[in-house]
Amino acid sequence: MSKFTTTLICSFGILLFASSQQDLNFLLIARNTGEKILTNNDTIRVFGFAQSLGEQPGVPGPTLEMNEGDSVHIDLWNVSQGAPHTIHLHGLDVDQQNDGVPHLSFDVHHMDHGYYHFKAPHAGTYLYHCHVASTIHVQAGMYGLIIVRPPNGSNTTWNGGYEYTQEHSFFLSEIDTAWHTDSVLLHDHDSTLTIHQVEIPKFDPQFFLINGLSDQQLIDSNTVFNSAVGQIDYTRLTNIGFCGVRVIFPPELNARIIASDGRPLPAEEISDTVYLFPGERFGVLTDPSIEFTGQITFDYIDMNTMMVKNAQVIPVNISGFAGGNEVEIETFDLKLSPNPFKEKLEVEFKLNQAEGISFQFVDFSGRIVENVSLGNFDIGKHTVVLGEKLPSNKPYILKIFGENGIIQTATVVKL
Ligand SMILES: [Cu+2]
Repeated sequence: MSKFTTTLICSFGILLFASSQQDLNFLLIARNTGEKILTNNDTIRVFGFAQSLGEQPGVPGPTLEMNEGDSVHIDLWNVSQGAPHTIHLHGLDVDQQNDGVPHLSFDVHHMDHGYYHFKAPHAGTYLYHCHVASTIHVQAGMYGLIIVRPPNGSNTTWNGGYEYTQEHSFFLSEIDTAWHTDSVLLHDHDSTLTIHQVEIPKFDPQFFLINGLSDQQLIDSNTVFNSAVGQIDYTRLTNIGFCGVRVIFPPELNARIIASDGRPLPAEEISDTVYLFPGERFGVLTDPSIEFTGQITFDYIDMNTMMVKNAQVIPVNISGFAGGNEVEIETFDLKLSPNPFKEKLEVEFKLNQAEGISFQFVDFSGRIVENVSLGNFDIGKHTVVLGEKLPSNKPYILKIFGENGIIQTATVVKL
């Protein structure tokens, strides 16, 4: 082998090795003229982070996903007028210059860019928020989730940790509309002072958010916790609100708490209940043993009185697919439109054998709300119209039965 070939092979080896860690660039555009539609259809003013100039800032902001060891560069571009902003990397081990605490590093003024550089630390769940007048700017909406995966980016909780099939994230916060007025939001700012130069009303939130949504906004097929018997899922819980939150998983999910604040717990804790104080994150593994429908409950607790102020729920739908007791017909080709639906749900499917098909709508407390049997269907494509009599404003599990058992289940929402 010539020296040239050896050199080539060596360089190739180094290239392959280096490619597992990447350079990641994020642009976060700080705006203070965002709008958020609440669950009662009122619109409030928010501050937040967008990823392009044409985009409204979301609350929460964009989720930053990275792998352990990546070189991460965040460009904070402040296009908002008024107070400056920063990105504080909550829970990440970064140096002081890149930690976004204004008087310890730098703050970013109108039309300026600020750059944060760090190596993505231990795989886990973290968050970011603005640290300028943080009591106000966090409530205003300047926060988001950070997910660090293992160096190879796999569905593993951390290097050498637990493998899982699917991931869920629930990011908890609140909104007090009295804090979203111009007199509170457009405060004078002096970064040398830690005391706010503005009268802030007593915090008394009316809206309790999961991923920025609440109440009927959570009845959405994207938010429902869908999984299957025997499937291991990983749920990331994060609290940036001023309330404590008690999260209660249904016992059938067999929840295990395995991580806290971006690190593995010394021993996993078998518990259906997780308490999150402001700023905390937890990682929970679930592994349901039976087919069921239920809900995860989030109790928002006033930290002064320790009283529960509000409860929000995420519907849970565990199908029996992984248990193997269902009949899968390859050409069933289920199409539901529209979903969510207002009056009628069109259900389209295709059969490769003549068969008696029936439909069942089950609500998330497990009650059968409607049973529809339409007799025998021939081979081929069919469309049936269902759901006209179902009560509105609720999600349902649509179960479709053939002659030998369940063929398919799906989550549908009637508005
Ligand atoms: Cu800010």
